Amino acid sequence: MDRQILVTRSSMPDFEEYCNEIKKLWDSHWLTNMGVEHKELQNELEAYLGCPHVVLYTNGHLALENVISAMRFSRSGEVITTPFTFASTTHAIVRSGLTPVFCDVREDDYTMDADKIEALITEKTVAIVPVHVYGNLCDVERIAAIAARYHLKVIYDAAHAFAVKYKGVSSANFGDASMFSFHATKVFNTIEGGAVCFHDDELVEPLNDMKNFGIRGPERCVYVGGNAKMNEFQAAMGICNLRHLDEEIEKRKKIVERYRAHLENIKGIKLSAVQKDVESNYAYFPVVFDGFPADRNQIFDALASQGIMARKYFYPVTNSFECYAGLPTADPGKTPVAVYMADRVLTLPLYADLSMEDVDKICRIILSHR
Ligand code: T4K
Repeated sequence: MDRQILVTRSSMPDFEEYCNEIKKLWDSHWLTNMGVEHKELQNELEAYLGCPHVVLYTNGHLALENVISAMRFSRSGEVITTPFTFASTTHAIVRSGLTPVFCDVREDDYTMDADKIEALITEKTVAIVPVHVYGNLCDVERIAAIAARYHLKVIYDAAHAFAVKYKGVSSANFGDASMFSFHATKVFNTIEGGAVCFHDDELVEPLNDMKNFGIRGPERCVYVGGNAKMNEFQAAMGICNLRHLDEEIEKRKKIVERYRAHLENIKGIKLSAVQKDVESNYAYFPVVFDGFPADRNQIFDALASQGIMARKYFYPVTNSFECYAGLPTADPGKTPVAVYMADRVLTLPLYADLSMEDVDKICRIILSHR
């Protein structure tokens, strides 16, 4: 087999464009610790996202851990979240000393089911960490209303939702803060990278301090912080990629339309809901196989045998991970919809340069199992 089609492929600028961007680093010898590229990317992202504060991180996971710490919750608190996500979301909560309490997801868009949140709130609940999974937005209005009623913080895991808008407002502007991942596999990448976006001026200093050992000025250390700074090469990649982002999303949109044209209205295949008032970033293309003559695993194997590496994002659900055996709240039986989805979903290859011929081939293989 000579050519593989992987689930995604990093977007990259032209080599010359990136070289041109990093040339100045050879002049300055300033490679990290919030240099000129870092500052420029931060400013550009604040403008692009229409969000007053963007703090850059070396990856999305540490951005999430840091924003949870910055909220200064009591260390015995509970956080309502969902298990239909990447390991990072749950780990960030647990590594912060908090207890994840798992809320089930909705069947049509896989995001937190707002109808089920209130039943999970106890006197220990401190926050809600919903996930805009695959770039589908959570019910931000209902979650905001519930959080206000119970005085809870809302931190969105928006790793998948960069450049998504709801009623014209960027996803960076919901909740108390949103975390984005700029990993190589994301719609917008800085190689590895991430950011926390928020409106509250009070969070600016702690979030900047925490990613740099808690150091505030040469002779002061105010937090027990770690090291989670984005370096200049990452920021330079982000500056270049941001120039082409809208074009990349447009290409992804056409690919998703082609997938939909092949796979919509096929018995036993369920596609993600097209959300009302949402401008998508076309980050992932999940397909749920339920009642199709072949099950998800058979389709996965059939594609793999032809060199097409789809992925089972997100199987297994995080509340069934062996590292959480013994955690009393980690019971997948309490999130049946998430388990049902995880058992049936396959995310098909999707990236800006995926050819229409490849999309047609992938769909042909799937539909040959009818
Ligand atoms: N929250 C959520 C909901 C997330 O999905 C993630 C990350 C996070 C938080 C944490 O954000 P970060 O700390 O990562 O910024 C990948 C990514 O590593 C991970 O960032 C992502 N979610 C997750 C959904 O996918 P793997 O283990 O599937 O990656 P891997 O190495 O198998 O790569 C998948 C495909 O991507 C490859 O088959 C080809 C392509 N690829 C990969 C790399 C590394 C490229 O084209 N270029 C590359 O450099 O986790």
